[in-house]
Amino acid sequence: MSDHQTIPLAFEAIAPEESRKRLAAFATRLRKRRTVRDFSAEPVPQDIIEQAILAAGSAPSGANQQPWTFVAISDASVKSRIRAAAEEEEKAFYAGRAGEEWLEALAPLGTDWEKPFLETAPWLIAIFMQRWGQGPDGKRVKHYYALESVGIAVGFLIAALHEAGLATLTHTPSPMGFLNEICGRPDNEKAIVLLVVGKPAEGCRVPAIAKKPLDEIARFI
Ligand code: IYR
Repeated sequence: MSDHQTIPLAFEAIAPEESRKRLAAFATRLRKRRTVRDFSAEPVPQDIIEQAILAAGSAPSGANQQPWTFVAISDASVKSRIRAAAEEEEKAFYAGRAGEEWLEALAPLGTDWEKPFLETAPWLIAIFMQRWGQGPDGKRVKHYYALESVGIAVGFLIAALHEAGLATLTHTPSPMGFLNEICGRPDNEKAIVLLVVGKPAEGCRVPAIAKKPLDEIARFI
């Protein structure tokens, strides 16, 4: 039998009526979130980013290995380097690497190779997946479900930032190898997403696209 140690669960019992009330507030706010590509340069204090990363770091992960590193960047010269490297990849992507079908799928979003928001927005958060860890003896430690775990943590991060009144863009220039070099991350880490964070620009507009209704995304058995 397992001889693992335990602590009492900190659990708050909630009656259905209260659950509905809380969900009405939370789900309604979350459904108002939109991906933003037009950012204000207004600064966001670092402690807000720190709290959001702590929320993300509370996500469940395979074997609780927490296989993630969040690199938060506000330095203007580093943001410029990231923009230059990302736009180089995006130019190749939009000039043909993507292929016709992918570009057609992206058409409703109105995106192109230019990424000024990488310099305008006050924060970029590069999220790295640790493909393997390092034991105390320097030996490789296998990580389980690392990509799924990072995906869940990024979801927590986006929700936390939205709750804090900040807009986000999940940006994925491909490939993102340049982020290891710019952020000084080791070879066992792979950039999964570059999150752009800040306030939306005044008069910001977003694509007229909608989320699917419940009966298209859920089945109850
Ligand atoms: N990385 C490119 C293309 C892009 C791809 C997908 I899938 C999107 O949902 C949005 C954009 C870009 O950022 O423009």
